[in-house]
Amino acid sequence: MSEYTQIHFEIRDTIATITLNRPDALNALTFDLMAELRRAVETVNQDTRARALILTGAGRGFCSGQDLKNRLPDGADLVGTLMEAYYPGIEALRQCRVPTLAAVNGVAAGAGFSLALACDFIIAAQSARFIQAFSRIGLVPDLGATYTLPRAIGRSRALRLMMTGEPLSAATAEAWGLTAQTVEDAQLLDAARHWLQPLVNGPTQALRKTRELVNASEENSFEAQCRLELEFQQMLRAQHDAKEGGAAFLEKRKPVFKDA
Ligand code: T3D
Repeated sequence: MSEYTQIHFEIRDTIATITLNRPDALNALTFDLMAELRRAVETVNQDTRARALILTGAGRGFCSGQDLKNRLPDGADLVGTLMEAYYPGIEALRQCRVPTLAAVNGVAAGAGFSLALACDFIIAAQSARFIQAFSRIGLVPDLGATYTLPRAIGRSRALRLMMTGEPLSAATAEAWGLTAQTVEDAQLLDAARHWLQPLVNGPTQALRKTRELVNASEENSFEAQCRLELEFQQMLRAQHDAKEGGAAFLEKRKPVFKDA
């Protein structure tokens, strides 16, 4: 029997897939789901067969955000509880050992939109909609959306989505640079796997360090950033993949990267 009840998790042909699996509630978030999501990402970090991760949803939605039928009661310690129960899942995605891609198969609303934003890339089905649903119910965006969304599409567009709660279509999301690609609904997972192929065959450690550098650049001075780049460069040059990459160039062949 599967150890997961709220998600489906598999690793197939070097790509791990986490499928949020509460389709009757459009995959709304619960404590159990977030715990399973975190556990699955930790498994990806440990299982070196996986060289990329897809996050998607079962049924007609990607994720509708917090399950509004199962919320903490008024007066509960929302900050302490959700920082302990939800934040680690989001942070695990942001720090994942391998490149991550949200394959958004339908509506991504509220904290469900935040989940997609925690991934490195988003590919959308034509029917996908992105909704900053929080203001519709009198709340502010959370699970990092106020950090990630303005950085992804700019302050003005982010504020517009957040304050109006208007849905963003897949076509506009692509035009705004939020998503890498829009594909026919039935092709979504195949397209996601195809899109990831260059990264699956890429130098996993260098890719992870590249993401770390881009994240660090949000806070660093230019000098601190240059130093960090060189520290990572020094570390990577001692690894197999950088030696292989340099040798392959000189030998005029394709590199075979294998570091995890
Ligand atoms: O207070 C705190 O806990 C703080 C945490 C905040 C984090 C947040 O994420 S706040 C934002 C929460 N999410 C929302 O406000 C979105 C609520 N959902 C919707 O607005 C709509 O469902 C959608 C726009 C996402 C989709 O609309 P539509 O017409 O395609 O589907 P639907 O008919 O509304 O929903 C289908 C079913 O899913 C329905 O169940 P039923 O009636 O068939 O039994 C609906 O109740 C259920 N569902 C949808 N979203 C949620 C949900 N059930 C629980 N929680 C949901 N978030």
